[in-house]
Amino acid sequence: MKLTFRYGVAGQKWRFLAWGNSTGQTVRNGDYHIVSALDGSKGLDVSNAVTDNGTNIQLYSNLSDDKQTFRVTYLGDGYYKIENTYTGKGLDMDAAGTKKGTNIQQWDYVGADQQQWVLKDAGDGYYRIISKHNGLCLDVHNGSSADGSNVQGWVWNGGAGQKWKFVENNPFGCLDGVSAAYGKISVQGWAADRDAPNTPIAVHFYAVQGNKKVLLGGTEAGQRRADVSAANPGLNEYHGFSATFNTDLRGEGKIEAYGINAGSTGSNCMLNGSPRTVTIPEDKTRPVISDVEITDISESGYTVRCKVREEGSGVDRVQFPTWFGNENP
Ligand SMILES: [Ca+2]
Ligand SMILES: [Ca+2]
Repeated sequence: MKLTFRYGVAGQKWRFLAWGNSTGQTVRNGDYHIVSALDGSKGLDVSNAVTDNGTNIQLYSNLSDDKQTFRVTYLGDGYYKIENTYTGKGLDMDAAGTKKGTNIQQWDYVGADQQQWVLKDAGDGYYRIISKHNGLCLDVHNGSSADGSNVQGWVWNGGAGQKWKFVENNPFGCLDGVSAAYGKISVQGWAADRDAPNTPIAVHFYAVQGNKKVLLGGTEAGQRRADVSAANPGLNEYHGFSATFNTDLRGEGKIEAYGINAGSTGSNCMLNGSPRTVTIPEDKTRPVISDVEITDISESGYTVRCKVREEGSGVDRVQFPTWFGNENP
């Protein structure tokens, strides 16, 4: 029943024309939370993550669970399929309906028009999700942001209940700053992953000089950054990082920061603000030796004491050559 086409209704076909060709590909293929303009912490959800055909698609608190991610795949001619990454099923217009209020549910993707969508730019990073089958837009019933509000097809009205943001499931964040002292590189910034919004993720750092790239080390992004959670609804406040790594590198180099993927969707990726150029001081001063004192003189040798210091780089170690015989100085 579900996949029966109702093209027989005279006078309806005109609605289906040319939704796609004018827009082309507007969103990169990938795994996304599809977040509502009604509330940045809510988005498309498969009711109770049930895997059956016909399970309802609704609005729910989102960004906290990788069962709420959708794989967006461009099919050509301006059309996409949109499949839940957990259930594997696609967004679908119930029974190929054509009326306002036709329910949106999930169903095995079989390539039918009621399972294909145009993603049309609606400004401010939001998109309209328009059915190839009937031109209706994905719409939250009555524009209510309450958990469990139904998602249905409706004629475009420009409301926030019909605007959706595709929020990627890759790690994201920013390398805010890099500084260096002799033998040390310090980094600070923040990073998070929508699949694990309340968990610190790992961040790895590399230094690049010419064609040489070395791992500096890694840290966890778990320090308090209230500004990050304020700017990114759904994340808790603990996604900052600051760390210092020892390095043998000297001179100018670029520091790359990579967020390490959390959850089952997405992949490691470089943070904003990265790479950053930094100059690691070179050691151009000589150490100063003072207060030399020779004691314990005997047939077999003597003891040398001295002070050695150097401004800036400090002194790594003091070595005395081993002396034999009278000819040595
Ligand atoms: Ca629905
Ligand atoms: Ca992820």
